[in-house]
Amino acid sequence: MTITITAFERSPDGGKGLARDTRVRWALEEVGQPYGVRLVSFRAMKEPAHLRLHPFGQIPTYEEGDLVLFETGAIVLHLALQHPGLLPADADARARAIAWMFAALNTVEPPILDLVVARFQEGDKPWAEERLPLVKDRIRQRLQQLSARLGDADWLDGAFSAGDLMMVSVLLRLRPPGLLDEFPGLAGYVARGEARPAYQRAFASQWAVNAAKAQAG
Ligand code: GTB
Repeated sequence: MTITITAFERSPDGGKGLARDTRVRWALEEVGQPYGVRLVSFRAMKEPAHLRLHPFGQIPTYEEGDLVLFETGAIVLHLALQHPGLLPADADARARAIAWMFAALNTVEPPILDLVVARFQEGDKPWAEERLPLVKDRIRQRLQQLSARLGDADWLDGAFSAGDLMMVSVLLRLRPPGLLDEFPGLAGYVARGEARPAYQRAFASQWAVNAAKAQAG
């Protein structure tokens, strides 16, 4: 069955791989599934045709025959359940890997998104300067806890899993503001994720779309 995902026609990050289609591309590459990409503009995302796929008018979406999915957590979990490569066979280990996916999305990503809002949407508010350090400290607290749990291990729970894919994807957003490098153990963890051939392929395909456009202006 042909798989089609949607991605930004022109990602605001100019191809740094931070938009959420990258994590879906990465999962598809890890499980060896070919896919097509339909690029959508910000305007098209809010139009009825796209809203039928994604009720909140966002990317990425995922289409496979009659199945339409939105939410990267649901898409990556679907792929991980359908194909070998992203979840362990042992039932308990599988449940723990899924727990790490939820931890990435529900516990680690929210304060990171607060920082994005504080910097880019509320940066001009009179209280922004006071709020920013508080938001950054909440992220540091999570990173401290995560780093302590990871310790010297390569991955969060045994072999690389969808939990690591999601956690690395979430942490990548902390490189531009410099927070990731405050935690060398986590910086190494993210680098291990990025070094995976499947990530490299995913990154290259979104780069091919965005970098040329960023250079064209
Ligand atoms: N919870 C949803 C999921 O995980 O799928 C969130 C989806 C989402 O936020 N999509 C964003 C979107 O469509 C793109 S990824 N935004 C447009 C809109 O809401 O109108 C978020 C994103 C955007 C840009 C960068 N960047 O430039 O660095 C990084 C991440």
